Amino acid sequence: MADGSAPIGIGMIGYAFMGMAHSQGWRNAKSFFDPSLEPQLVALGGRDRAAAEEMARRFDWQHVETDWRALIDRDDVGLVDICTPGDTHAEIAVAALAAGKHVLCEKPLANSVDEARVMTEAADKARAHGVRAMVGFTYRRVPALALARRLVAAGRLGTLRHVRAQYLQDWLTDPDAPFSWRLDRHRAGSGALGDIGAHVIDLTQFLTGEHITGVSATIDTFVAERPMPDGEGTGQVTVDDAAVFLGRFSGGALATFEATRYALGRKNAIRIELNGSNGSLAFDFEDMNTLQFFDSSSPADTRGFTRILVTEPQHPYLGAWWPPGHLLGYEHGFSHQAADLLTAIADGADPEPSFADGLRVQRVVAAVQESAAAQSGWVAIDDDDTAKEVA
Ligand code: SOE
Repeated sequence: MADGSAPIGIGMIGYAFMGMAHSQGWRNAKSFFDPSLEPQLVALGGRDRAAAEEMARRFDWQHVETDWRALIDRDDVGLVDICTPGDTHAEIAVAALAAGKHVLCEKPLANSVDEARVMTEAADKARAHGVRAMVGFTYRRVPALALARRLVAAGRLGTLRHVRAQYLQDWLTDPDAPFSWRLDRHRAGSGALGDIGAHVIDLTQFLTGEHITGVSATIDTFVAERPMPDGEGTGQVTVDDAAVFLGRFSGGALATFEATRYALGRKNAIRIELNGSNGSLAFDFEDMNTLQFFDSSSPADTRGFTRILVTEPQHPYLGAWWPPGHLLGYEHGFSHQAADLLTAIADGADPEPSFADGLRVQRVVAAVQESAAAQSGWVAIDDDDTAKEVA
């Protein structure tokens, strides 16, 4: 344990893709960032005891709980990490906060604006007792995107005119790809929109430091029925497969967004471009260690997009990792997330993204759904209210 560091017990619920990503995040945060609160992997929660025990063995979790309430009640758990599908987030997070446990909740924060609002109110109440809550929009902690935020905040882009954001995957292109909980509205809330579109909604609001004030959208479900994974029958797809929308930012920038699971050949392409009066930034997660920066104040004869290899110790998070040029991967964001949350708790500060940030994303998701259902019109987003159609 680091000098003067105090232990904090982590109880994590869910052990699939996100559970694995978070497990290694907690472990590496402890080793590489040496936070003043040292995470102990106390309890892993999952209904299937055998599967949870196998994961606990692989990632060194000390105990397994098959009931999430029992996990929250443990005296040795100080922070509850929620890695379950969206339909369980609100109930677990509200209970954990009421029990005085810090909470990290996977994205999207909830399956509806109403749930997200209740969670945000619970987080506000808990804050008064020094209890912290954060939502896991992990891509904010990709060093190239953290650097992009730094450049925008320092005014290097000037006045923002355009935001262009896409999140492209292709794992549903095959109509025989099996049904999963991600395709069920009751479990996932929405499809590509809330799963991956939520990331670019959050990222663009984070990068610009502004809010999306309205949208005009269209969404579609290309394949309505899919085979069940066990080959027995089919499942109805009740979520969107793709969403496309226009948006406006509070500072006046115009935006285009696209989220799809049908962009054949694009595996996890998060593409964001910002154009301002003095410069532009471009990022693609499939080349995640680089950031493209165009600075209009550089000499005209050599002016052009500069490819910045974001691996210098001066870059966000890089001081804790490898020498320059030794690239980071998808998983590092989860260590950064864990380290930042532990530091915020230790410092008595509010971690970001907050539940209020998660609620803001949920409002945009709801506005996109509303606009798409109406098939016309601009849907304004009111931070104090649910989305209202104005035209
Ligand atoms: C599946 O679409 C998924 O795992 C998302 O749920 C994650 O949030 C994203 O980071 C990668 O794709």
